[in-house]
Amino acid sequence: MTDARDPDLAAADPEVFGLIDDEHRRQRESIRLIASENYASRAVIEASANALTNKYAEGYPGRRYYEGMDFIDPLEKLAIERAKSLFGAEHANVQPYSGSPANLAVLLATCKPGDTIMGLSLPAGGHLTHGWKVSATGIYYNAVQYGVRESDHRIDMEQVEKLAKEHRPKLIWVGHSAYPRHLDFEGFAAIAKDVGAVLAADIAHIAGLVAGKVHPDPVPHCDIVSTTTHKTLRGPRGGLILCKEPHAKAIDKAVFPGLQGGPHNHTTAAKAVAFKEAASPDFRDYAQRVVHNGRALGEAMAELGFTLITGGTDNHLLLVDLTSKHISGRKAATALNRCGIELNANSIPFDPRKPFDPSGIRVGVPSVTTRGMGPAQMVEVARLIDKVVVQAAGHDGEIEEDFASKTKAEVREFLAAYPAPGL
Ligand code: DSN
Repeated sequence: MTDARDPDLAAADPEVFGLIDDEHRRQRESIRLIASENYASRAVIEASANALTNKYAEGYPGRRYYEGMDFIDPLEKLAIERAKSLFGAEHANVQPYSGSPANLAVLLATCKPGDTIMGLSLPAGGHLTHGWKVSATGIYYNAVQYGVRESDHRIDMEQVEKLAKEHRPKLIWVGHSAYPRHLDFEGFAAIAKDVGAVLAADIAHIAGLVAGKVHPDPVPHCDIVSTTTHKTLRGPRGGLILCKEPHAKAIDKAVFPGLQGGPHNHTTAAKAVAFKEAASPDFRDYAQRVVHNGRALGEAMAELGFTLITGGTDNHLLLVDLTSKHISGRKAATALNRCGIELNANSIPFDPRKPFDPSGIRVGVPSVTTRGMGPAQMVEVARLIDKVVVQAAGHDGEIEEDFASKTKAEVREFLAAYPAPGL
């Protein structure tokens, strides 16, 4: 019999311990290229795994519905102050459980059901929660979607302006899940002002690049900024909403009691740690290296005959059309995963294929950059991707076990010089 203080999970629950251990090993031994993932530091992981999980704390510091807030209030205040200072924001709410609830809270704070909202469509690189039809945000709101230009696959600001003038949305989202270029926050702000819309940026993917000052800053131009904390920002899984003072009350009310119950205090602690880390010169250097690696990987893949959507990247991700490689995104991603190279199949703009087996892959560099890789290693990553894709294309996606295990060993050997922090 173990009690809750038993530090030895291996003894208390070998089954769960075994699965966690296997996942740790998988993360150590894979080239992780999923653009929305990273390696959180040991400090972030420790801050999120402790008895703060035991405490209920509905409300906000100084205004709670439960007693026992001696340490929870200062902790949440610290996280709020660090978030405000990191992003130069007037107000921060650190309670959102993750990005999707954060975005729903933004809508709850600013719109009524049935109001018109606008966002980048999912197939063009947007996010489900920006009004896509199967999401609550597309069901409860009248969502108008803008896209990218057919000629260069960049966001079409003329279309955004035209649609905004025609539909007079209450709120416009600017943000993405799979778009490799900078966002024109200033341009969106001019359009939103013109039609009287609230402008909300979702910087989930690029928060670390914004914090590291290597991506244009949304905070001066947008009324509200939402983000997750676990992607390029390298924190725990969670969400954050920043806003200008006039929206502060409505945002807080929407997060609690509008949408959520008690905040996850252990995650709040880990967010505070991540915000401190992200304010350091080391993190700024990391953000810069992410951008350099994105560019280097793009150049190396282009050399090997891959087609890059928009011709390259300004940020941490590449969207790659595999049509010229004669394989679908799904088959390539599955074959790569069998070889220890992890990424996701992704629709490309105007994709003739279905979303579950699309024409492209999305390739992100936040995790490999955290492991200490630089542009020279991106050339090797590109070579390994190409080797697997060519092999898989030649066998209709079905690579042989011998090829997979030899390539996996090659990947492990390559990764040995780049330890995975936190693991
Ligand atoms: N699932 C995330 C991504 O991979 O981009 C977005 O929520």
